Amino acid sequence: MKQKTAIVTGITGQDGSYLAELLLSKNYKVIGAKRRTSSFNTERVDHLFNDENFKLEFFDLNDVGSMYRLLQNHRPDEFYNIAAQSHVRVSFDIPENTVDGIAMGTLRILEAIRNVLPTCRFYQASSSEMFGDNPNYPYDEESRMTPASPYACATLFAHNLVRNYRESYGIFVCSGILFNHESPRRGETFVTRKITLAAARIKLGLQDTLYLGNLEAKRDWGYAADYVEAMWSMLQQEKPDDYVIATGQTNSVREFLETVFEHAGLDIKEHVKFDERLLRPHEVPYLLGDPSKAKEKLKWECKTTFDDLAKLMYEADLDYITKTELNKGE
Ligand code: NAP
Ligand code: F7E
Repeated sequence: MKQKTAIVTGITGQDGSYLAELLLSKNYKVIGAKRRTSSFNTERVDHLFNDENFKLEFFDLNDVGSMYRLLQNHRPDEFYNIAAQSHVRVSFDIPENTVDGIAMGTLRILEAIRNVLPTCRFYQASSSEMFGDNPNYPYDEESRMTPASPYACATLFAHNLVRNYRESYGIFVCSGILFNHESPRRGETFVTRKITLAAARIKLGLQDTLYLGNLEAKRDWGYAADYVEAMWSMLQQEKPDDYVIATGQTNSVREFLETVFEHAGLDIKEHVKFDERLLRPHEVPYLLGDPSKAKEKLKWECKTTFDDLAKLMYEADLDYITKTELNKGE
């Protein structure tokens, strides 16, 4: 069987690294597309450099030429667009950059695929943030979308574009409406990782206080390594479609904090303080997904429980901080 080639944008991010590992394990040639940064930021994929099927190329969501070049030079079978300025709070501070990358960046890629390689299958990283403050949960693929941030508005624009290109041009394009998914590779400013990193540092005597914003927000939290399997599976179906990917369980930020601190043997009252600067201009209060369609059509289910996720992230950070901060210089 001919070896397949996949392009993965956002390769230096959490999902990019897990998806690259999954595709390499299935014998794909993986072209990781990264933007230029002023210092090294490839630590999540450094362990893949010696794999002859893995290659990095420069790309930017704002650079249309790089998209055409990637398609012409590599003739990929599959294109996973998971690059984005993905921080919801930050999208209120840099809305234009966030929206241009997600909305116009997706349009640029779809146009390049339509013009250069319409046989290439395409995956778009849509998000549960698109449901915003719609009070009628759980959310499935048909639920009303009332986005509550520049990030979510842009993601909904890209989501609608994908459907429009599928209907208009008959190309194989899919959106995965993924609910929050976390891991030891999660960016350090997202709340779960912020909590597990701080708990590890407090446990090791390297930090005293953790500042947090709204503890009552609820999220449907799964494990990133499970979620990339759903991305791949969508592009293997007979027909392109959109799917909600979620656990079907919701927990508050407070519950995540309690689970981690209890596991670590730490007292929340002693170490956690409220900082109003961490509140958002418009909060998404409650997210709960209904992944029935993915279960039925993709045979996909999240395998990792909320408790296991919190514990595995804490244990990984305890190990990481011990090696990088506690035993530094040894
Ligand atoms: P992440 O860790 O923040 O990674 C984002 C990636 O996009 C990074 O590689 C980043 O590069 C890259 N990027 C940002 N702006 C770019 C630009 N202008 N041009 C090229 N690359 C750019 O995000 P993630 O958690 O892996 O999520 C992957 C995707 O799924 C994102 O689109 C996110 O919005 C979406 N999503 C995430 C979740 C979740 O819970 N994780 C849920 C739903 C949807 P640098 O390393 O250089 O910053
Ligand atoms: O916030 C609250 C905050 O930043 C979760 C992105 O991957 O998932 C992610 O977006 C909740 C919010 O993730 C802090 O107010 C309290 O209610 O970890 P987060 P997010 O905003 O849900 C979706 C699905 C995506 O698509 C996004 O790309 O936690 N919260 N205190 C805090 N949040 C942060 N970041 N920091 C705090 O100190």
